[in-house]
Amino acid sequence: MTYRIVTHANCTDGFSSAFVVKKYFNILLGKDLSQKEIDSIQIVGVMPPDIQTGSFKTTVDDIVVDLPNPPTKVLFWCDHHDTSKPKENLPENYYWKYTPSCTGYLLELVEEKNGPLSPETLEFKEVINIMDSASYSPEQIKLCYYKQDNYDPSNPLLKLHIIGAMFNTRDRVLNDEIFKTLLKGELGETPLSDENLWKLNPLMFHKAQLESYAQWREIVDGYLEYKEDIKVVVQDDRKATISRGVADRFYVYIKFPDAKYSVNLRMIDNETTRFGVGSNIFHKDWRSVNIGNICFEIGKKFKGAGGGHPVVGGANVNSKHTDEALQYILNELKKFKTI
Ligand SMILES: [Mn+2]
Repeated sequence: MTYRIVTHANCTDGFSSAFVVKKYFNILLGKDLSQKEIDSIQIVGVMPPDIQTGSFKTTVDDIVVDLPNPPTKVLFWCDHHDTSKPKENLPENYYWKYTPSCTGYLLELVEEKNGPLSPETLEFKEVINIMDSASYSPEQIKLCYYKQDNYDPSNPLLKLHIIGAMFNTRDRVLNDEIFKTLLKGELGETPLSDENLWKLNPLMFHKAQLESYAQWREIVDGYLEYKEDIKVVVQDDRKATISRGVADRFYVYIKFPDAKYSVNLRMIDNETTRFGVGSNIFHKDWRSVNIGNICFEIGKKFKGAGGGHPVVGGANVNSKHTDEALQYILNELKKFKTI
C-alpha cells in the first residue's frame, strides 16, 4: 500500500491540511498504521487545474485535500472550495463543506471522531481560517505583509505567515522540496510549535518575503490600473517591464480602499494565462457576484479550467483568449445581482 497525501501546492492551507492528515492519519482514515509507516507517507503538492484537466493522475491510495475532486476514485477526499460542491451524495471517506479553510474542516472531522481539540490546535484552526478566507483586519495585514521592528513570537497569525513564507518562494521546485521537508518525520502538535520546522529558521524566509513584497509593490505601482467607474483594479502582468519580488495579493485593497474587486493576469507559459479574481477583503459585503462561478465559466469558455470561492477564484485559460476572458470577467463584475 503506497499512500500519498496530495495537497494544494504553494499554499498554507494545503500545507496545513497535509499536516493534519498526517498527524491524525489513523483517526481520519480508520487505519491502524505504525508511526514509522505514517512517517514515510509521501506528500505531493499539486495545483488545482492539474487535477481538473487530468494532467496529474491520482491513484486509489491517494488522500486528496484542499483540491478539486479527482475524476477517478481516491481513498479520501476533503475540500471546502465552493466550486467543488458535490452534485450528488458522496461515497465513504469523501468530504465537502463550505468552511473558511480545509485545515479547519479536517480538524472538525478529527474532533467528531476523537473528541475535543487542544487549546493550541484551536488557536491554529482560528488563524488558518483567517488566512485562507482572507478575513484579515487592516492591522493584521500590516502585521503580516509589511516589515516590522520586531516579530512577535507569540502571535499565532504572524507565526503561520512566517511558516508560509518558507514555501512561497518563486521557485516551485524549491517550494515543493520545502513542503516535503517540513512534513517529513514526526510532527509537532501543530505547525505553530513543530520543533523541527522552527529549527529551519523560518523568520529568515519571512523577512526575505517581506522585502520581496516591497519590491513587487514598487514594480506593480507602475501599471496597476483602477477602473473607477466599475471599481475594479486590473493588474495585467503583460504590462510589466521587469519581474521582481513576490506578489502581495492584498496590496490592491490597501492602495485602492474603494475597490470592490481586483483582477490579475499573467502568462504562465506560451499557451496559458493565469487569472486571479478577488473581492475587497475588508468589505466583503460590497461583493454582489459569485467569483468562483465566474472563474469556473471562463475556464470552460476559454479552453482551460477554473473555480474557487464566492469571494475569490482563479482560472487558467488559453492565452489566445486572454483579452476576451478579461473582458468577460469585467462584464460579469459589473453585474449587481445578489448571490
Ligand atoms: Mn484552502
